[in-house]
Amino acid sequence: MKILLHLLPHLLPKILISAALLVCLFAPAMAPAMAAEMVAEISAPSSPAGLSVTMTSQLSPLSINQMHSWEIRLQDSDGNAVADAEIEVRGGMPAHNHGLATQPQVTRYLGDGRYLLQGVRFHMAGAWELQLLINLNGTTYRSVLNLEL
Ligand SMILES: [Cu+2]
Repeated sequence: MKILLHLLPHLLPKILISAALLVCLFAPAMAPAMAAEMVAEISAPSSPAGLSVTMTSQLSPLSINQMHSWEIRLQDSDGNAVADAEIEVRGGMPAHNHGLATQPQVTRYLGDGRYLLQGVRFHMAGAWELQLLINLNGTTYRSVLNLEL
């Protein structure tokens, strides 16, 4: 105990620096999750690279067991709107090994790189994943978007 007390003044700055580092490491990771929860907007790049996908829920706040639509926005790497894509959407909860209870469909092109996705219903709380297969000019791009309900 005596030794610890003696060491404490030396250790304290290190402990404080560690705590500050932890805050710095975790704060950026938490910020996007909180923002996504408020506006129900999620985004991800594509594989192969070239597209960026942004999805905005038309149900706000996002909740379980409610059929709702999303707007999918596609942009190329220069930020230009991407039209004429064919989009297939699948979803599920990877941790539970099950898919969506519905089969969402892109039903309409809304202009300006935006597509209407209808028929989404999340039937339980937890971590969900939406997988988009985007066919554009003979290439299939894949994009995975995550959300927490
Ligand atoms: Cu589940």
